[in-house]
Amino acid sequence: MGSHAESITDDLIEAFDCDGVVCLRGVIDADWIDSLCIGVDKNIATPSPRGRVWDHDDHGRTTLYDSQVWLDIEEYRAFVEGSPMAELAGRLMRATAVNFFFDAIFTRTTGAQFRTPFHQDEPFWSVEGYQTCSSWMPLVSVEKKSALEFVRGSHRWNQRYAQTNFGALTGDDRDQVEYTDRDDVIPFPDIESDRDQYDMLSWDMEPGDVAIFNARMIHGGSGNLAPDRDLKVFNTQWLGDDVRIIFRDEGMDPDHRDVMIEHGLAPGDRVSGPLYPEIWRAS
Ligand SMILES: O=C(O)CCC(=O)C(=O)O
Repeated sequence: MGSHAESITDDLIEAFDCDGVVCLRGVIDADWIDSLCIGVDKNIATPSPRGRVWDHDDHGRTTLYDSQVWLDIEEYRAFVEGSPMAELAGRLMRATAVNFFFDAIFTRTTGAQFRTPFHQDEPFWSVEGYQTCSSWMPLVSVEKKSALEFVRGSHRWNQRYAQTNFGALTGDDRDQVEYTDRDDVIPFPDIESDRDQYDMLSWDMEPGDVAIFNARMIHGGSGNLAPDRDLKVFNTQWLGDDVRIIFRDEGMDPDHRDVMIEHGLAPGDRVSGPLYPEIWRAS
């Protein structure tokens, strides 16, 4: 694996820190995209036990989410271990070392309109820290109106919000988590009805482009597809130096608590071991 230091300029590092997201153009070669398309087709044909249909509309159009399948799908594993993504993430986060956290797919069939509710990722994760990132990587061309949207700078708002209950979205018994009234959170801002109040970022994207964002960023949308377009997104999540394990009372998705405990990991630990391997280290 050659170095990708040159793709990550100081300006990009600064933009990632200030805005919370950057869109990198053409950083993933076509061979990786072709291979991941094969992997995603396998994944759609046989979702993991974590696979969930987020939406199934009256026209039969679906939105599928699945996660942490990299150990079962060889194309995913090859990408996690061998692609430039870990280094791109590490350099953007200014991390000295980067561990892989998990993979996810978001796939929509042709013309699907379903939009992902706005949310932040960190409150759903079993870790916390600033040096986190998620890479949203479409495997097909996507129009700006159908791409993931980000609220610029929201990773620094320093405010905890009540998050979307994705269990209510799937209606699946396995996801039902009791959300309690908490006094450390305020209601999530209604971004959709008040879009003009927010500085929104999204892009027309081609295969090979990646939007990399901090897990504290408010993001959502996507969907809203033209009648002849589908959308396949492969996503990987990466963790840097300051990230530590935390188990939350509600809504961890995917919930890593059991596998972390099985692997001898506990709250306060740095994420590590065979399920969360270190993939890149600054030389
Ligand atoms: O692609 C989508 O609809 C959702 C993506 C998302 O929420 C994420 O990457 O964290």
